[in-house]
Amino acid sequence: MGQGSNPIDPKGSVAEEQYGLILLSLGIMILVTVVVFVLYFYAIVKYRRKPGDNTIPKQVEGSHKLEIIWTVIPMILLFILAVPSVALTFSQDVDYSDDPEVIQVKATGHQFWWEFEYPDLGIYTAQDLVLPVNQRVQFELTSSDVIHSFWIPAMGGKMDTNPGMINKLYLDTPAEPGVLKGKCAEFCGESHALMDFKVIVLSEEDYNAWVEDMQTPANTTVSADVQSGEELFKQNCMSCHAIDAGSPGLGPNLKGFADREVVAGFLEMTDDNVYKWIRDPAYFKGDRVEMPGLFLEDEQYQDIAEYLKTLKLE
Ligand code: HEC
Ligand SMILES: [Cu+2]
Repeated sequence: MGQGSNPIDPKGSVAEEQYGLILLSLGIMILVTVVVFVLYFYAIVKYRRKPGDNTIPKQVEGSHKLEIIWTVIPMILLFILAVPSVALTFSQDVDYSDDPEVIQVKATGHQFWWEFEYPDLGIYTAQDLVLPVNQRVQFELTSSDVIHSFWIPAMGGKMDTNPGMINKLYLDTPAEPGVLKGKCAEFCGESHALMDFKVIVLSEEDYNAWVEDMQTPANTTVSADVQSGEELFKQNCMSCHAIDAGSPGLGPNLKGFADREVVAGFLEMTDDNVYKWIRDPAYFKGDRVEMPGLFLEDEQYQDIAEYLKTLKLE
């Protein structure tokens, strides 16, 4: 796992609290292991049979004292583990859907990409989940097809996305801007492993600018050299891909597409990769990919790829 995708390098308070629990259980397990091994070696060294000694050692069967000791100590340890685990489980199972201070995001898993809707802002986006620093985010998770699982390892626990169901999860964003990795954590088909997304954490100011850019309608007058690409895009692609952030689609919303670091959630953003992707998505993500290959001419794909490069935020 790369930078920003590590559950034992937590970012944000939800992940930090969960990490605290991991450390607590690990500490107790190490303590038990060490004590047991020390006693074990002490006993086999000190009490081993000495030459010529044929007496039978003192028998301790049925000793109340011993039985109480080895019942009570594990009970205390389990208690120390159980109280914070149960308390944290309940304190993190809170629904902030009606809290105006909390950012609301609906995340939908698709074979094999993620869509994010910000209902309060009228924004749809895909692949990149953009969030400000130091904020609580309430997620409503669902799926359009099979069961996926939404996971941002550095930010806290994962949760399934089920078709026809809404699961709720809140997370807190990190204190510092940065890029974290998100994953689908439930095997969902042959390109499950490519179902990644990015969490782009911005300063408050940059986030507000992003929201404003996303809410600005797309420029309808494109320069002459990409007009044919735009025309082809309208004819062949618009039925699934919106270029304004205000509406969902059968495919990822492409507002700001050219600003993304990756194509289709995993391919490096280069001119060549954009072209190759739109020409034959199934080559990369297999037959179950929901974007069809369209049998256009190579040049037409080139033109469309040129046009896609203009889909930048202002
Ligand atoms: C039937 C609907 C459909 C049509 C038609 C379609 N696409 Fe897609 N497109 C999708 C889906 C679904 C995905 C997501 C695939 C995935 O990543 O698993 C996608 C992904 C993409 C991506 C990657 C988006 C990102 O955020 O990284 C690009 C770029 C793209 N399509 C461009 C096009 C172009 C250009 C055309 C027309 C030539 C086109 N698509 C036609 C459904 C469609
Ligand atoms: Cu998945």
